Amino acid sequence: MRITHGLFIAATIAQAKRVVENWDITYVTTNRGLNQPVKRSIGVNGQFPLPIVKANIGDTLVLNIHNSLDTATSIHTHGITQRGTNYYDGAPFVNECGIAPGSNFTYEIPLMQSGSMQNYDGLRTPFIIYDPNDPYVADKEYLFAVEDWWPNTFEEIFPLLISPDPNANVFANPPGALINGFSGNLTKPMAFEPGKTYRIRLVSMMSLPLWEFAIDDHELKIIEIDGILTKPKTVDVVRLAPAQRVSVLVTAKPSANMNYQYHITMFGNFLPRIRGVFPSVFNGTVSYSDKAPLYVADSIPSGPIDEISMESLNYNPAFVPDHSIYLNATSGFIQDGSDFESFNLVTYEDPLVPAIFSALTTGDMALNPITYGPQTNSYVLKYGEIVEMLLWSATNLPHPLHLHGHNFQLIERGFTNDTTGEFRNIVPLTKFSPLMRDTIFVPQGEYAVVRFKADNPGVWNMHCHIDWHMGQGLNMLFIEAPEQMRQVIKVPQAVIDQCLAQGIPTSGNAAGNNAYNYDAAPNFPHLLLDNPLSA
Ligand SMILES: [Cu+2]
Repeated sequence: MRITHGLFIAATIAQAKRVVENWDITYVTTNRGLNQPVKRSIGVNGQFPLPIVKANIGDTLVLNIHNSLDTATSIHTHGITQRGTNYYDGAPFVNECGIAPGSNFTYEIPLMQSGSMQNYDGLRTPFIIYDPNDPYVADKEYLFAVEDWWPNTFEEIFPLLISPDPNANVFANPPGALINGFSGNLTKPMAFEPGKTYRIRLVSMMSLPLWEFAIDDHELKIIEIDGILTKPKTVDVVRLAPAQRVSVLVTAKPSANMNYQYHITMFGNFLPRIRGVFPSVFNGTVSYSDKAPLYVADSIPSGPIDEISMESLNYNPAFVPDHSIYLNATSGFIQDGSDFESFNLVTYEDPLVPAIFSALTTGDMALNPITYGPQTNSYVLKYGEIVEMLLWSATNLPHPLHLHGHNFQLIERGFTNDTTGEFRNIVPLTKFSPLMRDTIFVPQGEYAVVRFKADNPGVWNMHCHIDWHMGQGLNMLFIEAPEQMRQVIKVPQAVIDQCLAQGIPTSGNAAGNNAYNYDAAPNFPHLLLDNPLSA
């Protein structure tokens, strides 16, 4: 399966300009300065870290790509809702065909939102969009983009991941951590001046672990989550799951008589405890004065953000749902004992025809989910309806679930085995603006309820942002308002040319037919909950 490559939006109107980036996507052989063997990874212009992209709201991002890889690639601007530009969302076989090896392609993306993009083999970089009218003002900014770096390529690790062999160990060669592109052991100091206010942008470009950020004896005031401004919420630690972004404001101490430490911890209670790997703590200095002593804290705080209690800054009370969709993220097996992931036991497989083209070319059949194939888990949405997703993770894996093209309201959280509802945690349904975000972490054994408005005609993925799980099939599609799509989505010829260059059809159903014939569409067995080899 192909994995979409990413760019992470850390969001935040001045004079609109064209921000032009020229990216030659190349292989780079590196260990990124970590104590591990080199591997073939992906860089830009032969270099790493990748360039950080910065722009203002109202600008147009012009991303000129040359693909020097031996396989197709694409760029997904994580956090950008691509209103009217669905074909630039960068999901191969969903809303484009990918960029053929050796060819050029230009993404032209109007930036209408502010905020803070990705992938396993290294094609991921922060993307910061500033809003000059941001109500939260800071004297200076710092950015911490944290990623796990594995000595194996995705191609090498994937067979281990699905292997029926109980001795196959995906953690045999554990990852290191990179902070802002460099080894976590090389943390840079943050210089604080007394009384000043700092905005710290935290971006998770992790493929698997969680990470946490804390500063000794300093409060963190959360003001933005996944590019949406929030009402301020004071915490002592921020936890981020893969693909999540958070901005905090930190007010410096009134005097410079102490220095402090900040802590970045990579961990996951679902991961094996490997000393120095899971968890690993990287300490950096918050420096007020060369002469001041270092404040020593007894412990480093840890814990999730209480998202249910948080509100978005703009008033937007809980939506009333028109359409409720139950999506159980379930691990399971096929007959030979290999291990895959699914929503509702349907493992995602790319259709032969990218779904955007099926939606645009099949007439009334575009309203029938089977048009997109038996393995895409497609749901057709009506324009403007409120969609509620019941996101379950009943099995033993956690999932950061990311919806493209939208932000959703967080309505409820709880435990999947809590039949009494005693531990149900639900937001006030009136006079309260539920937190809006685009990536929700659903730990093992828990569920979350989220709602969004289907007002962005297009074809959008909803998937787990743990690259492994997505690779194993934890992905699905919303086919949003196909009739309206035909009015607002005009696919540029350059997108179609990339399909032609790769021999990918641009019309018909998932099997490339115009009738009810799906025989050629990719198929995959429904997963079995129990391992047939251990029966
Ligand atoms: Cu997952």
